[in-house]
Formats: sequence, structure tokens, C-alpha cells
Amino acid sequence: MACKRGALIVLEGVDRAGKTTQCNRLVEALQLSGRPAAMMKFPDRTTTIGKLINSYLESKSDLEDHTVHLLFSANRWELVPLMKKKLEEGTTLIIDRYAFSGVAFTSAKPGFSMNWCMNPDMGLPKPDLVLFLQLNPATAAQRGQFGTERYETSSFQQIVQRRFEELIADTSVNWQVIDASQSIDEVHENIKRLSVKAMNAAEDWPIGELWT
Ligand code: ADP
Ligand code: 2DT
Repeated sequence: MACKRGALIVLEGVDRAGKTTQCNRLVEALQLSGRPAAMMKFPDRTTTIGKLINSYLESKSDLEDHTVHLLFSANRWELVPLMKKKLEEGTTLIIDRYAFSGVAFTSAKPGFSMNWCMNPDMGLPKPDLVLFLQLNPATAAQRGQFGTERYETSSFQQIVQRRFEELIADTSVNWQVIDASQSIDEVHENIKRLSVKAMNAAEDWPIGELWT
């Protein structure tokens, strides 16, 4: 019998919600329980396209807003062959940000509709589960100051949060909202339970296509 495929699990959420912490914890826990798992992160700043994005985020270069949106999307598409290979080999992928961040951040800029922003990511591998780590700005502030990269201001992040709320209303995607104000261990237990359930449900189904 062909091996069961891995699941595609995405973590999204505002700055300092705990995405990176929880992705690491989840991969570690799955591996310890004998389930192949690997972490990925978007933007992946190591590729040629990722280096252009990194320079933009660090304000070392300027890029026209449509152009940078398409680069973020291209950065996902260039990794699709690797993602599919791993999923088909049975490895579950835990991903720190995906197309939802792409849409939420660009559509927070003036003059961008969510529909325009979604188009370049249509047909990407569809996540089996998207975990949204919900955290209010006051609690996020207790976890440290904003960094110095582009987009790291409270006024911009408030608009991003509203765009995420619109995306979460889309029932074609398996969203689960997690209270990220709980302790790291509590959040981890919630996330692990939902992930194992999604992994078991995904293994007999083909990989879907996002927003098609
Ligand atoms: P993100 O990737 O969403 O920006 P991080 O995982 O980098 O968030 O976490 C941001 C900061 O908050 C880190 O210092 C991390 O240790 C801390 N942190 C993460 N989760 C929690 C939590 N549940 N409670 C308290 N602090 C947390
Ligand atoms: P971090 O590397 O700290 O997560 O910040 N972004 C991300 C976009 O504008 N579009 C995208 O498609 C993605 C994946 C969110 C990366 C910053 O880049 C933003 C914060």
C-alpha cells in the first residue's frame, strides 16, 4: 500500500502571538511521537526571491507594492515541488505563515482588494488546518516591543488583524482560532490535539488546491 501522505498545517496570527514558538514545539512533539514532521517558514528568506523580500522588509530596498506582493507569492510557488514531495513521502509540514499573511498584509495597504491579493496564490497546496493564534495588542505588547522591520507598527497591524478576521470567515478553509494568551504549554496542547486530528483526517485524501 502506498504510504499515507503528511498533512499541511499552517500557523497564522499577529506579531508575537507565538507562531514560531508553537511551530517548533509542534514539530518536536510530532517527531518524538514517531510521526515525520518538518517546519517551513514564509517568507523563506534563503532563496534568491527570498533575499529580495528580506532586503525589502529590512528597508534596505524599496519595491513597488504589487511587485512585492507577487514576490511573496512566487516565494511560496517556488517551494511547492518540495512541499508536495515531502507531503507525498508522508512528512507533515508545519508552516509559519502562508498565503493568508500574504493577503492580510498587502490588502492592509491602500488600494488593494482582498480578491486581487488572493489571485496569485490560488491553486497552492491547500492547508488541511490553519491555526490562527489570537492575541490582543496589549498582551502582545507585554511580550516585547515591535521590531524595526517594515509593517511593525500598531496602526498597520490593526488593519492586518481586521483582514485576517475577514479571511477566517471563509469556510472553504479549515480555520481554528486559538486563544494565544494562554501559557506556552496550554497553547501547545490545544494545537497538538487539533493537528493530530487533522493529520488523521488528511492521510486518505489527496492534497487540495487553495481558493479554487
Ligand atoms: P511570533 O512568531 O508569532 O512573532 P514568537 O513565537 O516569536 O511569536 O514569540 C514572541 C515572544 O513571545 C517570544 O519571546 C516568546 O518566547 C514569547 N511567547 C510565545 N508564546 C508565549 C506565551 N504563550 N506566553 C508568553 N510568552 C510567549
Ligand atoms: P516574519 O518573518 O517575522 O514572519 O515577518 N508577509 C509575510 C507579507 O507581507 N506577505 C506574505 O506573503 C508573508 C508570508 C508578514 C515577515 C513579514 O512579512 C509579511 C511579516
